[in-house]
Amino acid sequence: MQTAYIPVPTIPKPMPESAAWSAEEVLKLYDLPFMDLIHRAQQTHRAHFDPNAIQLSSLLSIKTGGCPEDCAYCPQSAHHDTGLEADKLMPLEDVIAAARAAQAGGAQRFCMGAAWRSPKPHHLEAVAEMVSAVKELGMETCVTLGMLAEGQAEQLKHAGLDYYNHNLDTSPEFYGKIISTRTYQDRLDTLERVRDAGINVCCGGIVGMGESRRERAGLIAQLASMEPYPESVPINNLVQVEGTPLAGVEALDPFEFVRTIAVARITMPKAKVRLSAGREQMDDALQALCFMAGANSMFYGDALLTTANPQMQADQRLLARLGMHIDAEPAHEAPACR
Ligand code: SAM
Ligand code: DTB
Ligand code: SF4
Repeated sequence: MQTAYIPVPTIPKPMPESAAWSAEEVLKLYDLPFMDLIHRAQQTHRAHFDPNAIQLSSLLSIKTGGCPEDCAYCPQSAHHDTGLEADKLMPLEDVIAAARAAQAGGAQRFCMGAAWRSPKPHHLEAVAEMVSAVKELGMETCVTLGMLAEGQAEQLKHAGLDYYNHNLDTSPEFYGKIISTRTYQDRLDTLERVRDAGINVCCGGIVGMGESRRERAGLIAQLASMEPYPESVPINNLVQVEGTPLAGVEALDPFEFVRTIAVARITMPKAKVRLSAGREQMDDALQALCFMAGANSMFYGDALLTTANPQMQADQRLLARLGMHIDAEPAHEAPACR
């Protein structure tokens, strides 16, 4: 006789738009049997999105290396000897050429990153020009420039910026082991400035830095409890770079990475959850599992900022094999200024 299937009870959690999630509640999701967790994430995903659609963002490092911050994961920090040469801000024409190439390859959003603690006024003017030029091509725009001072977010909004990326990176408890030159509160302050200026928030973190599952849950709880939670949530798997303090740390169990995607999907049901850094180190099957767990965005293009990403053609082949298509949704409208 066949044994009857007994469904595993799901965790009761009311799901209003921006529910506050405690680390304990998120940890309970992490602790679910893998199949139950993925099933629940798929249900959430299908309630809000076309499960076969994916959003593609391309990255460009417009100012590389020599950063005064001491982020232990980052090859661009001047505190670590990674052999990376510090560069000046890239000329506008080069940025436009890279954006055109990304657009021709199918990218919808162009994200420009600078290795700054915070941008100086003359930097911001130059970046505002880049944003306007990329916007004119018909792409969504995103920048990540470090901490913003009063008025800077408004300046970027005025230039046509759609998204600002600024990550919480990890849980408040683990944060001190990773960065000492800026506080968690500094990050929250910048995120508030971005939100108040009416720019969409792109905010996520990194896993695989030696944190515990509880600390991963702490990161997701922080993100999910933001009011409102971020429109884009990049989940990065640490790319270990020789010369950084985190080179050699024990790699994360791949299933734990998939669980992190699933938990982000469940707790932030309407966000674009981005499978971010670390894809070059993943095989196709693992990436497919991430999509099944609710990832509906990825960094697309042959490079991230300073490290490699899968080749565009390889990604096109992967998406075709999975019957996935590029998200046809119109560009995300930023909320109005508060
Ligand atoms: N300097 C700005 C800042 O930190 O806000 C913007 C650029 S910074 C490189 C953007 C994000 O990239 C970081 O917050 C971190 O989450 C991610 N990142 C940097 N190095 C990484 C690595 N080696 N592996 C995975 N993610 C990384
Ligand atoms: C994000 O969360 N990940 C991207 C983007 N935002 C700027 C950066 C990943 C960087 C990986 C290491 C590198 O290439 O330097
Ligand atoms: Fe600088 Fe950003 Fe790298 Fe930190 S993550 S060292 S702030 S470039």
